[in-house]
Amino acid sequence: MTENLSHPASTAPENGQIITRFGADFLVETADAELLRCTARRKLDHLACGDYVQWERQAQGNAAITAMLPRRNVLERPDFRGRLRPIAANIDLLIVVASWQPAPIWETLDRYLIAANRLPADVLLVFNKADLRQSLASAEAETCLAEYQRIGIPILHVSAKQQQGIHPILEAIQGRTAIVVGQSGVGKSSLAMQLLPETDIRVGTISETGEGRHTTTSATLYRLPSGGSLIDSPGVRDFGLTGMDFATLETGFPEFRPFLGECRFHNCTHNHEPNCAIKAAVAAGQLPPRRFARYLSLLANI
Ligand SMILES: Nc1nc2c(ncn2[C@@H]2O[C@H](COP(=O)(O)OP(=O)(O)OP(=O)(O)O)[C@@H](O)[C@H]2O)c(=O)[nH]1
Ligand SMILES: [Mg+2]
Ligand SMILES: [Zn+2]
Repeated sequence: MTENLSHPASTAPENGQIITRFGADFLVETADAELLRCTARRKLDHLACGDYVQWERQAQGNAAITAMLPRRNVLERPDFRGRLRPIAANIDLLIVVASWQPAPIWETLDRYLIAANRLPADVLLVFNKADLRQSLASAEAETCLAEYQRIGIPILHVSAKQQQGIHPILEAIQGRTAIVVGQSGVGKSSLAMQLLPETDIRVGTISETGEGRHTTTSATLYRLPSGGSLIDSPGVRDFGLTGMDFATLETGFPEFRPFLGECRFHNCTHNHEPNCAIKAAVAAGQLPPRRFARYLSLLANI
């Protein structure tokens, strides 16, 4: 009873999930599916969309988030100061969205595949704006795309605008938590709108240069009517992988796996070393050469 007197109207902690963030506050979905604006204790500033939390009503003002429950994984990226910031947590499927306008940045796709492997989470590559493929996809782009197909990355070609190919995305989610990631302007929010026809999601316009304008500013979780959840996330120009070590890079190229351990040196970086099984496989046409060239460029950055 004395405890109740010192905290008159705060109630027992309840569980919830973070739906999105507004500055210092969070929108939390309660166990009763109610949406509550909550303020987090200062030490919980690293909370992200998708995190499970404990919260308590307060005598006055917003409810308070008092604790973060254990996370299965967290997707992070560096902010403008280079500090890692969490984007979203508890992700099962990373849906990497690319388009033909803006054109794909292949190294960014590779970085997302590495991130998915590190989480770990399944990955699905979605090429949106299929309506523009014939007029805008260069032969070189088609060759790069074919390399992903060859190494077994699941790929869907869809058009949010023409509402084509959308249903297989829902089938891939299968009641799990998925996040759409990718460059600004590729149509992540447009796809989310197709998957969630009842929901109001902001979609941007593309400037003359074809660069998106960063319409989505904070990751937001939506419940899918068919089961599972979809997180829409803000686009990024270049998805960095701060603090990536060699093992993360190497295992992020799943096509290398059959050849690992066959290099002459056990600590081979598949770069300048003699008798490298990976380089030999590339030369023999057993591994895709463009992916390997980008591996070398990522290697030079760690
Ligand atoms: N031609 C064509 N345009 C599309 C398609 N899907 C989306 N767009 C357009 O692409 C532009 C960007 O769409 P958004 O959905 O806002 O892109 P986003 O990836 O969410 O962008 P950010 O929130 O900035 O990361 C809008 O003008 C859409 O109308 C498509 O399938 N075909
Ligand atoms: Mg968006
Ligand atoms: Zn090697």
